[in-house]
Amino acid sequence: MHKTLAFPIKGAAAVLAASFGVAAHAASAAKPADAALIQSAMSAAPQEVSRNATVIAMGANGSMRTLKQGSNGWTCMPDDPKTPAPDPMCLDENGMAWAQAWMTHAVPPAGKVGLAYMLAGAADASNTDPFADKPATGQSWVITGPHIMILNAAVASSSGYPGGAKPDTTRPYVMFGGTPYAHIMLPVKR
Ligand SMILES: [Cu+2]
Repeated sequence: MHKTLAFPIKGAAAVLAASFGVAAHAASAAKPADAALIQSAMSAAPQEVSRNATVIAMGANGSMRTLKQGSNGWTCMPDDPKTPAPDPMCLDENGMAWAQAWMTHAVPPAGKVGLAYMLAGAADASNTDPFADKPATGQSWVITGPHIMILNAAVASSSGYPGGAKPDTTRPYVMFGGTPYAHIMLPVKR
């Protein structure tokens, strides 16, 4: 019995808390809804990337709420339920700068190449209009399987990959070609 007293005391505290109907872990555990959001967000990237990533949720008004503070420079966000397929995403720091520019209709920093994982796939309202929130009349959602994204307009336009309204999403293609938000969509399995 060379263990410190910390363990039995912690155990006693847990028993006490339980007997008074208090969840012993209430202070540290995320709310169930938040836990589901975190799990969704982290499913976008390989575990080794998402484990130490920051997780944020986007509010209806474009506000952001941090659900998990990370340490590796990556940021993950959960599925957007307004689209018809799961589309959680993890972005590196350059990718976040790109995404923030996109969300505020600003021009992404030209000299930075952002990287992003979308290993759960994605549904996009348009492959040509960066700000569409639903497909144009007669068009359908652009559905892409698991992919990574290379977020830089100059890199996308010099890649030579095709874009257009109805891309073959099983092969590399350019999304939002000809705009400041052009990026390479690179399927990784199918
Ligand atoms: Cu994309």
